[in-house]
Amino acid sequence: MDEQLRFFADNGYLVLQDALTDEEVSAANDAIEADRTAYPERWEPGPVASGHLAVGCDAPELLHRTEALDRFVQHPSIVPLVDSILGPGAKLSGLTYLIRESCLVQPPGDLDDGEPLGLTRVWHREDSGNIEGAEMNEFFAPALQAIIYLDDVDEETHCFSIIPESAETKRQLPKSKAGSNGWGAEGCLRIDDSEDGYLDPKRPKWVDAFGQELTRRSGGVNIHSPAGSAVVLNNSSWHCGTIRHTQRRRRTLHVRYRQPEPVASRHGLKSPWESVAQFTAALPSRLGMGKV
Ligand SMILES: O=C(O)CCC(=O)C(=O)O
Repeated sequence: MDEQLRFFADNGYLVLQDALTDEEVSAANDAIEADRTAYPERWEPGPVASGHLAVGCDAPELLHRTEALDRFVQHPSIVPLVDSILGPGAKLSGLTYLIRESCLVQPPGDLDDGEPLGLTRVWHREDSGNIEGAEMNEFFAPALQAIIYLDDVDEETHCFSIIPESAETKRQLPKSKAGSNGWGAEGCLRIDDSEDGYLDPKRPKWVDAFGQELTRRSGGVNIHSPAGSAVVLNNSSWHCGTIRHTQRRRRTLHVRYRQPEPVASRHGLKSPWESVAQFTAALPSRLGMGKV
């Protein structure tokens, strides 16, 4: 674990190979197929802004419809790491099952980072770089996300990408409380590098396969790993989904954790939850997580 924690401190993420067994991967995917059959209206994709189809369902609702994902809320491969990084008292703050469908749009002539099949990449720090609460742990992590691969992921599928960045770098980067983080926490402390962070200075703009003008950022790492792997990331690291021209779909489970404090920070929580306490109270009682 020490080596894993050192890697996390130096890079802002780590990959857990074999976090889940094959049986657990199949159980999760089978349960979601059953849920899609029973509740097709809950799995309708929203407006397709970019031309790439993705559909997801969130906890608590998803956990009220199926018990099959219960084991992933506090998975023994992931929770010890979460506790070591965020400290005692860290709570689940979100869980999303996401399906990124196959996409046969042609890549643009101008490739991003030489990616032959790359269609789009929307680089971001989660919640616009909100780092409220990060100083509560030595890893400068305001929240963690475990992205569990439920399909094999390689250079011919969609994948998760991240820019390695240490806790120390995050501490040193310019911060601002000005403006909104787009998520209601007015005046929250944010890493203030959305304009220039890791931007390719020579060619800062990139037009993706869908005609959207995006930023071209350098230094990213593509996480290619088999089904059952989990990427655990500092939610305030730059990351994105690398969407590729592919016949294959990619299914993932995104499990988010943070400390209940500071309450005003909604980092790691989705709408309509205003606090970890509210989110926890809405979870099924069978999970025994009612006390915060
Ligand atoms: O789909 C992915 O691999 C990444 C999704 C993402 O950017 C996020 O969870 O914020």
